[in-house]
Amino acid sequence: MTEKTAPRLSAKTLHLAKQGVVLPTYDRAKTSIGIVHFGPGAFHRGHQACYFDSLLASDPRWAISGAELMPNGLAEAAVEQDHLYVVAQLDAQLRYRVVGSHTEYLKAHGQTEAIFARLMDPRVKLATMTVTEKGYYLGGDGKLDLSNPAIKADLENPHAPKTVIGWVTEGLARRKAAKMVPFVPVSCDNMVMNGHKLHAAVLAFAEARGDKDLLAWITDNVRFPSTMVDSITPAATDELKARIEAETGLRDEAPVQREAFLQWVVEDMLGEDAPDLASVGVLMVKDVAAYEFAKLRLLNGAHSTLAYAGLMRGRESVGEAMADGKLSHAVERMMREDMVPTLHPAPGLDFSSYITDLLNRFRNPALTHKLIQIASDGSLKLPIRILGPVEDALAAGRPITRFMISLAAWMRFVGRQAKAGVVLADPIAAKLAAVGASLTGNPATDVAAFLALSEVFPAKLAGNEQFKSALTKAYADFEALLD
Ligand code: CS2
Repeated sequence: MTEKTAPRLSAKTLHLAKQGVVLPTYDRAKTSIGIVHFGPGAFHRGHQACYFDSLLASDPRWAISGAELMPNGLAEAAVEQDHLYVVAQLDAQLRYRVVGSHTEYLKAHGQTEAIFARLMDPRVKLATMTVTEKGYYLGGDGKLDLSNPAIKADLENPHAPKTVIGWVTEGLARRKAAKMVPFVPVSCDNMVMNGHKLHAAVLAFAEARGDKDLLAWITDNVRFPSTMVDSITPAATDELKARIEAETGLRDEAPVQREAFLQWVVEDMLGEDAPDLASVGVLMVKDVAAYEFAKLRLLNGAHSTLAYAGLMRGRESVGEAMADGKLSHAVERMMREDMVPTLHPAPGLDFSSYITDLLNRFRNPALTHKLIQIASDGSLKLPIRILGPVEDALAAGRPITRFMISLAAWMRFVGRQAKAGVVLADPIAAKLAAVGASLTGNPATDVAAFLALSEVFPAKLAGNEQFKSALTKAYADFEALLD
C-alpha cells in the first residue's frame, strides 16, 4: 500500500494544519517588508524570523525579505510554499509553529537589482544578517581581509556584490546618493562585538573603494548595533520532514528544528523608526558585550569542546557527548572554573544558573545535534570561543590547562580527517589538510605546524611558552585532561 502524502504547505493549504499547530494570526497579505535579511538559513528562520512573526501580530510593517547569498536550495521551497515553513520546537514540550514573517526570498545571483530595490525602499529600516563568522572576511587580526578574492571581486564590481560587506556598503552608498536615511545593518552572528566588527569592515571597504564622502557619511550617520543571538538549531533532516508531515498534516520541504529556548539581546541603538522588538521579548540593552562573552564562551566554547573531544571519543551528538561522564564533567569544570573568571557581569545573568541551564539544554533528549555540524569552521570559531579566554586567563595568571582539551582534540581531528581524505568544512580547509597530512605524531613538531597558522593563532599567543607547553602536553594525550 502506498502511503498517502500530505498536501504541501502553502497559503492555500494552511487551513488543513492539524489542531494544535500554531499558525500566523495576522493577515500576511496586509504586511509590508521592513527588513532585508542576508543569509536566511536555518538559524535565522528559527530565531529572528520567529520574533518578527510574533511582532507582525501587532504591527504589519515588519515582514522580511530574505536575500540569499549562497545558493542553498531554500529559494525554490520558499516560493512553492508561499514562504511559509514550520519551526519544530523539540523540547520538553513539543510545538509546531508555521512562521509567516518571510514574504519574499531573493537570490543575490540573478536578482541583484531586486535586492537593491528592497534596500532602497524607505519602509526597510533594518538590514539584518546571519552569514556565519566566515561571511565577514576578517583576517586573523580581526580586520577586513582586503586580499580575499571575494572582497576583491566586490571592490572591482560594487554593483553586483557577492559578500554581505559589499552589499551593505553599496546599499548605503545608494541611500546616500538618493539623500535617504540609512538602514541599520544588524549583525546576528556569533562574534564578539559583531556590530563593531561589521562597522569596521564596512568602513574599510568604503575606504578601499576610495570613496571618502561615503566613509564620512557612514561614520556620521550609520549605527551598527551589536547583538547576541541564541537558540540551538540543528540542521534539518529527512526524518524531521517526515515527522512534521505526520504531526502537522502538511508537507514542508524546508522546515527548521530547534530547542524551545530563544534569546536575542540587542544593543539599544536601532533608532526611533525601528520595530518594537522589546514587545516580543528581545532584550534591548546599553552594552551587549557582557552577554556576548557569556554566551560565546560558555555555550559555544563548551559546544566546540564537546564537538572535537566528543568526535575523537567516538560520540556523534551533543547528547551522546554529554552522556560521556568524563567528558561532560571536564566541560562543566571548564565552564564553571575557567570560563566564568574571564567574564564581565551581565545584568540579570547569574552565571551559575546560566551554566546549569546550558548543561540541561545540551542534554535535551528531544533534539539530536550532530557534533560534526558544530565542528565546522574551527579555524574561525576556536579563536572566538577558546583562544580569547586563554589570552585572558594568561593575562590574569590563571590556569589554562582545561582550555587545551578543545584545541588538542581539534588538532587530532584535523589530522584524522586529513589522513582519511575527508575535506574539512572550513574556509582554510586546504591549509588544514596540508598541516594534517604533515603530522608525524611528534607533539612538539605537530603543534608547531598548527601554531604557524597565523589565521588561527595570534603571533603573541603562538610565541607564549606557557601556552605552547600546555598545548603540546595536551596534544600528546588530551584524554588525560578529562580525569
Ligand atoms: C554551535 C552554534 O554550530 C555551532 O558552532 O555552537 O550554532 C550554537 O548551537 C548556537 O550558537 C546556539 O545559539
